[in-house]
Amino acid sequence: MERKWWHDAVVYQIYPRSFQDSNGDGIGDLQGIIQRLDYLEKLGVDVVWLSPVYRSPNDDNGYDISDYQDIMEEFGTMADMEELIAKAAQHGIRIVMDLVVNHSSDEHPWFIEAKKSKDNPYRDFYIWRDPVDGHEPNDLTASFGGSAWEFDATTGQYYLHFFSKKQPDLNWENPKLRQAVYDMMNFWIDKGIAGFRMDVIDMIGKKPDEKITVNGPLLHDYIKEMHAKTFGPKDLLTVGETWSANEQIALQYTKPSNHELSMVFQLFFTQLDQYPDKGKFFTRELNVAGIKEIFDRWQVALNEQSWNALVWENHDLPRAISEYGDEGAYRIESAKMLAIMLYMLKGVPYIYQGQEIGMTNCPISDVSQIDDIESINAYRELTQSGQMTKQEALDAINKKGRDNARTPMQWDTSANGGFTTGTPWLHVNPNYQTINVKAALEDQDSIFYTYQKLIQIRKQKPVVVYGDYQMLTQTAPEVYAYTRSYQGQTLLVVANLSAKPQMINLPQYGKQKALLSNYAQGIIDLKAKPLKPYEAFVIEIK
Ligand code: TEU
Ligand code: CA
Repeated sequence: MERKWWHDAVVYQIYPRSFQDSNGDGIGDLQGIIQRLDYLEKLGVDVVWLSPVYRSPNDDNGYDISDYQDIMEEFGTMADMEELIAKAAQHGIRIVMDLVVNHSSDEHPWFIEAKKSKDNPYRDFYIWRDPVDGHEPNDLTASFGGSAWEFDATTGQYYLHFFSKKQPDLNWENPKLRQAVYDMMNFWIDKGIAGFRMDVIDMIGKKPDEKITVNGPLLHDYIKEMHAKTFGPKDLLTVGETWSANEQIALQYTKPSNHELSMVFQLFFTQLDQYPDKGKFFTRELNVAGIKEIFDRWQVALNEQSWNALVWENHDLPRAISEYGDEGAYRIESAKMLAIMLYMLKGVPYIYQGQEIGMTNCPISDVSQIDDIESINAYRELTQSGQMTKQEALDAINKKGRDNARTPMQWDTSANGGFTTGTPWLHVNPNYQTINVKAALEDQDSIFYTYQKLIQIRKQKPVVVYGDYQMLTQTAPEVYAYTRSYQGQTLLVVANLSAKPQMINLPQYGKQKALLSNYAQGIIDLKAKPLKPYEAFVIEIK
């Protein structure tokens, strides 16, 4: 496989609204990110993926864009953006933008024009249908609840929106729309960005009349066209958000010979505490052993011909410690275990802001504290339909709601955790008194330094980037052990995914020393090695 600059890259995702405020208005901004570039360089990341910073009325916190080639007023100006790209480069950091082209904002000039009349030149940039017997064209539903069709009285037709009503879907069947998107992407590429994270890119090939929403017949043709007309010739990093992609479909997107994307996110682990046929807010006991099954499956399926994207957290997901680890006695051990288990696998690591210091979910006590449109709509739908009581709905949102990932970054013990000198747009997690960057940097044994060390090992040892992966099967279901081998060098990684003590027997490796561990280790005798709760370590087999 041809070597790529991003093969050994480590990506840090920033949710600009919650990272660092620089002007006291309680909202994170671009100058705030510039202020923290030293910190990101210290962590050792090479790429920053910015969640949307474009002009937006923020119905869905920036994922509803009204001008793709201008910066959201609250975040700053285009000059700030150009300064960020330049200064990040001085810190050895490249910027990846969020590409949100399944839909735009309904305040985008394209849509304002489109809804004026049926023969408006922009009409076909969106998806319009006549009423059927006075009702919605069909029963397609939106992700944030309700019908996916919204009636527009001006022209007496419905328009499609798979997210909020203020996020009308773009019509990718229209070559003029596609070219407009490619021109916009090249506008940003010419500014020196290093690639794109692509929002719900598996939906752009939709066929709403046949109720096909994802993996539509022309999807991969569109992505190949996009590749050819924008990033393909420029050697950029592209990662797709494709909730519907299993391993085989992931290969279709990411095999280099297909000229589509560099990688796609594997997010199936997020459903290990959910029911197959119920929404994300209906949860059950976590299937811990399922974690290794999913990651092993994707390693085996993709490693030869493609590349994995290794992620636990993002701005849509609850904090990993709260979901897969332990917020209490073993917060530190479980946070380190989750990092060691994931980031020694083959693929590009993605670290979400705050994950590297062990930030947790932030429960709320009243519905009025919810900001996220998905959770607000879910609370209303779950309670009004009688599926849940108000308390049950609140509990469900406290467990799975997206605001958990969006509470402001915790920098120190000053007011609002040092995020802002004003009033934060969203509540700060009160545990910032103990969980914050300053405390993490002052404690040589903190979660931060485990992340820093994992990145250093990845940079120093090609076996982590290019090594063959092999899961060891002779372990307990909740113990994940695997090797990475390359040019005669072998790493052994062992992780107890559970809070329960476990035992591992790998006599073939005898006595070894740990390169990295989340518990103090002497010589490890792998013939019979008891594992403490969430114990994990990396060994360079001698
Ligand atoms: O997310 C797609 C998506 O399906 C998630 O919205 C959804 O929230 C799911 O509940 C995750 O558990 C992308 C963006 O990441 C998200 O922030 C946007 O809201 C959405 O698309 C629309 O742009
Ligand atoms: Ca601000």
